[in-house]
Amino acid sequence: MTRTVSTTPFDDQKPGTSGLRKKVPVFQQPNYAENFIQSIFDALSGFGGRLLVVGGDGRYYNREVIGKVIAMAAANGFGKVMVGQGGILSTPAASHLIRKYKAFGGIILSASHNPGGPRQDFGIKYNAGNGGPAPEKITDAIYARSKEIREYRIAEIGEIDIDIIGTVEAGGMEVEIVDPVRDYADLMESLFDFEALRKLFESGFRMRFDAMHAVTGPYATEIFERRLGAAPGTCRNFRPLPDFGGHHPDPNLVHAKHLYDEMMGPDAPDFGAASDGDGDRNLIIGKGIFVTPSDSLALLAANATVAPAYTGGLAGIARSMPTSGAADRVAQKLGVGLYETPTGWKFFGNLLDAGMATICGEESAGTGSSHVREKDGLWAVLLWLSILAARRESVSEIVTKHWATYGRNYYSRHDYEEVDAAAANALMEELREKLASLPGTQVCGLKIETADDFAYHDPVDGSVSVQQGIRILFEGGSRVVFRLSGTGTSGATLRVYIERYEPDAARHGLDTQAALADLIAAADEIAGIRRHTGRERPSVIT
Ligand code: VG1
Ligand code: CO
Repeated sequence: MTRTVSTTPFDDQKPGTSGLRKKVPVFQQPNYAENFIQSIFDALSGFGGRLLVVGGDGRYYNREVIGKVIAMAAANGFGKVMVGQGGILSTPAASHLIRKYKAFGGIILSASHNPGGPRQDFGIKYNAGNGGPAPEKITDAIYARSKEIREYRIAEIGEIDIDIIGTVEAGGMEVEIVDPVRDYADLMESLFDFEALRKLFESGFRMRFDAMHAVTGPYATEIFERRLGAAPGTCRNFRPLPDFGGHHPDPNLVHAKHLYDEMMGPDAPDFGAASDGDGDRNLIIGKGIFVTPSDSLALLAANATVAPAYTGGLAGIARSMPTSGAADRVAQKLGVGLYETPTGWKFFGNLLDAGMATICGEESAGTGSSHVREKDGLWAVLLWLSILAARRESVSEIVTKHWATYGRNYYSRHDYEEVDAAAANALMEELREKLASLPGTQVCGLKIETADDFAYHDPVDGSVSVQQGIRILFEGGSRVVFRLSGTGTSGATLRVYIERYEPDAARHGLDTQAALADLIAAADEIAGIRRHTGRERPSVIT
């Protein structure tokens, strides 16, 4: 039986950088999740009888919302829903299932690297039939609909046991519970030379992978320990927990500090990696060396041909605007296109679909390729392993040789989290107003060459996205970028991205913060960070 339920709109269901993210109690308000799910369906057309893929990162409230999505998909006329067993699907695995089974689309439940639990974060995101996050024209339509919605449709389907693999009927629709790992692990096996990777581990190569109690645990143990023969215990914190063990499942130097410390210690393994809540990010640390995500993107692109999937070379490289220019130099050397997009994976979809880019990446620990339409943490780890297996050099040797060839882009991101939203907006407004007057002026001994607010013109569909981050470019190619986060759930987060290019190999061994000190001072001088936020220093430095 299908019910039509009257509802009233909520005014805060605007999807951010990656779907709608709010605190769990916000999602638990009567009709809140239902309104958003119905708004997604109302913004789409042509899904009658088609397949919808559903899964999440296992965080608190995942199962409840999966139940709602199934019941509402049935009432809205989908033909079938495919759900990861236990409600689990990593973001890249969901993207793969959508593509492999030619689904109409998918709903991914995650707030990614944000903490989980009854008072923490939850999120809902729609991915289209190409497996990628809905483009802005769809997210805009969802938001518009959410402000007008008056009713939603839901079927009475009773209890469905999503822990048992198999197919059941619900509300006149088929529900298939699938192994969340198998198809994804098979995909990885088709992209990489698993035999070569097995030999690497057989040779005594030691790795540590930290799943941070989030979704990659079952994927990583299957791939690294079972299929590739890595030593038992290689994967740590591999059991997904609804509250991620009380931690932030954010693989950065703050929240994965234990991994960093281990990799800097005397008994460090050869290679360390971690992923985030929903499995799309990656942290890469070699023995004694942290690899910045921007450098990792450049390195993966420069060496991708070691893996069978990329032996034919790359069509192009794409990076988000705040990501460092390290990848640009690789693209230049390879003679392929380099595309600069706004922050968020949804902007890579068109380039990948059009075959213009093969590898994409973001400074926020996201790298991926045309194999799916999301960033993919384990994919990045496997490509790194492939490079290590082929070159038989340490991470540190590979990185320093890369810098010697291309130069080094010193890079850091300073986050000011949970800043008063009005103060953060005032800072950005003030910056925008003075942009035109900045070129030619001198700040902290640095001369400003250009200053603008990044607007993206999508080369495939011609769409334009404005106000995607304020860039201040200094003479010599150094730059500072300011933008406000679109994934936070309380207050505002100011992100300041700082970059300096250093061609001289004799100067590649500096401490990053020291190498960027004058730019950091200039950023405060230009934007008045301390004055606006009242903060003396960033909350997170990556
Ligand atoms: C952040 C990152 C961005 C990333 C997004 C989603 O967005 O900066 O690069 O694509 O998170 O990643 P923002 O708007 O907060 O800067 V995930 O792993 O949270 O889905
Ligand atoms: Co994520």
